[in-house]
Amino acid sequence: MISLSVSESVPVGTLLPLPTATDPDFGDFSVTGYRLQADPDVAETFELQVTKGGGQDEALTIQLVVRRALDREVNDRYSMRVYAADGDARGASNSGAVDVLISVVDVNDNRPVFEGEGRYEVTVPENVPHHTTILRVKAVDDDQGLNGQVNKIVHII
Ligand SMILES: [Ca+2]
Ligand SMILES: [Ca+2]
Ligand SMILES: [Ca+2]
Repeated sequence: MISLSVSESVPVGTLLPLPTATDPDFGDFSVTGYRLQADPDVAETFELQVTKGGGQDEALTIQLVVRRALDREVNDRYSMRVYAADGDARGASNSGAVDVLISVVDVNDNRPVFEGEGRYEVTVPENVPHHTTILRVKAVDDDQGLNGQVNKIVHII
């Protein structure tokens, strides 16, 4: 299995290089093509790009192209399978597969949001003792870890 990490802030069009398959056979009996197998949602997000290398053996290189903006708060993992096939024209083609798992890494792209749309009303009796908590408010932040940590705010009189 191949595990890749990619930041949720990478621009559309970013290329993620993948390791290529090896096949000790020669020429057309070696690797001649790659294919991506993925759910529709994954296939809309990542596309397999196969390029012929400039070297003497014209080996193929493969990379995944980010086709649409990533959002860790919506989807933080994508899994897919990449097939490599050799090109035996007599129909005895062999193929191999590898699973690719992409983890989307958080960036701090959400601001804390107060519950209740950030508007609170409290009625306080005039004789309330000092240091009585009259209101607790809570804010939430969809980001991960420190990016999503919200300092608690408590109003007291
Ligand atoms: Ca996001
Ligand atoms: Ca945040
Ligand atoms: Ca985030």
